[in-house]
Order: sequence, then structure tokens, then C-alpha cells
Amino acid sequence: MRFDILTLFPALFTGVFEESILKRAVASGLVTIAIHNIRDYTTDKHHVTDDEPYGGGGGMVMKAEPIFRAVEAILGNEMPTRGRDDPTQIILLSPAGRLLNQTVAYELAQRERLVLICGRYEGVDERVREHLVTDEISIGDYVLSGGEIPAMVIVEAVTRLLPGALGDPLAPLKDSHATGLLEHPHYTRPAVFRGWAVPEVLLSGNHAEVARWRRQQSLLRTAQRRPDLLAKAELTAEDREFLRWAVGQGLIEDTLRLGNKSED
Ligand code: 9D3
Repeated sequence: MRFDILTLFPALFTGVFEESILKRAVASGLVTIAIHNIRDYTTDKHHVTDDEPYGGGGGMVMKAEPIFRAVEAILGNEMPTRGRDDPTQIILLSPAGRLLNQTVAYELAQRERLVLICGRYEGVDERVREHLVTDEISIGDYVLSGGEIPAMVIVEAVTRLLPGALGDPLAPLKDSHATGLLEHPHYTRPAVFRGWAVPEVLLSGNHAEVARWRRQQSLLRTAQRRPDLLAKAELTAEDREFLRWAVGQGLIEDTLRLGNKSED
């Protein structure tokens, strides 16, 4: 997988790809990451990359020309046809994009080459969106200053899904966002820290009991914090029975409308 990142602030990327999983993925040749300064693709004396919006209203808009020139220089004959199944995608990071989630990350991980355009200021000239980009992504409903940190998020979320990026090839399947539930609590030594003991079942050596406790903790936690995820999760009959019990205990609210056994 190759990432080409277009930005007005290339220095923001110093260091982020030089640690941990990303460092290994780059070192092993699994991914190639190239940072490009959009300013290098201007043709005017003052290297202008932004201008005032037509129609007024203040703020600045990123000019189309340097962005088109940058992408065309970087992709050459690999310019996508702007079709859905093209192995090369040109992605604009923007607050108006579709929301990134684990499913979108998987989708991006199937491509060969991702060009990530980092917006700044009020936004980019609409013709970039209309005639150049093949996809537009936001990382969440909060305001950032530009697309640079979202581009880093995409590189990390996608790279760890590539075969060979993680020590355990099955790890991505166990991720909480792949199973649809939040993770159970984790503990490590010591068994008692400042008087707070680790749940006894975890010290019991009974693997079936441990697995059951963890599943129940995941269910409780998801019901309490992310009922939206629980509503979409695949639940077994035993999961539902446990959740009904937890509702009866007052541990969670019955957001799933689980009812009681006589009703189903
Ligand atoms: C003050 C201007 N905003 C009015 C609501 C619009 C706006 C334009 C540009 C807000 C933020 C930005 C810069 N952000 C991004 O380019 C961006 C972003 C984000 O802010 N949140 C989540 N994902 C992304 S991806 C790119």
C-alpha cells in the first residue's frame, strides 16, 4: 500500500510514522508513505495556495490549481478513472466527508494507493471535489484546524489492517469494533493494588468461566456506554438472557426492548 499525503504543513508529519506498528510497516516495505508540500506545485512568484472566496464572506479557500498539479504530478499515468473499484483513490479529508469507521478503514485497506489531500482554512475550491477527488472522509463531528491529523488517523487505521502489519494476523478480527462490542476490562499484576483486588474469576484458571465473564462484561459495558453498538451487534440467546438478567438487576436500561422470556 502506498500513501501520498498532500499538505501545506508537511512538518506536522515528522515523527508520527517513525514509531511502533507504522515504523515496522514502513521498514518492511508493507507501506510507503510520501509527504508532498502543495506549495511546491504553485507556479506563481509568491507560491500562493489560497485566495478569497467568490461571493465574499471572509476566510480563505484553497486554490484548485496547485492541488490538481500536485495530484497529476504524483500519480502520472495512475490517475484514477474516478470509478468505485479503482485501485487508486484520491481522498479529500474534510468535515463534510463520510464518517470514518472500522468498515470504511477495511474498505480503504483493499486499495493499492491512497492519495490524501489535507484541507486547511475554510475549505478547498469546489472543483477539486467535483473533478478530482474520488472520496471524501471526516474522522468525526468535531472541529479541527485541517486534514493533517485526520490523514494520520487514516494511515494508522488502514495500515494495521494490512496482512502482516500486526504480529497476530487474527488480531484485527478480535478488535472490539470488529466484534461490534466494547472490550471487557483488563488487569495485570499485582493481584491487589492499593487494596483493590482483581476479580477472582480471572485468577481461577477456569478458562470457560473467564471467557463467560469477559463476554458479560463486554455486554454490560456496551449496554451502558454504547447502546447504538449493542443494537447492531450479533447476540446469542445466552447474551440476551444475560442482558435481561442485568436489566432485572437494574445494572442497565432495556434499550434493546429485550422483554422477558414469556414474550418471545
Ligand atoms: C470554521 C469553519 N468551519 C465552519 C463550521 C468549517 C470548517 C472548515 C475546515 C471546519 C473545520 C475545517 C478544518 N477541518 C478539516 O479539514 C477536517 C476535519 C475536521 O475538522 N473534523 C473531522 N474530520 C476532519 S477531516 C478534515
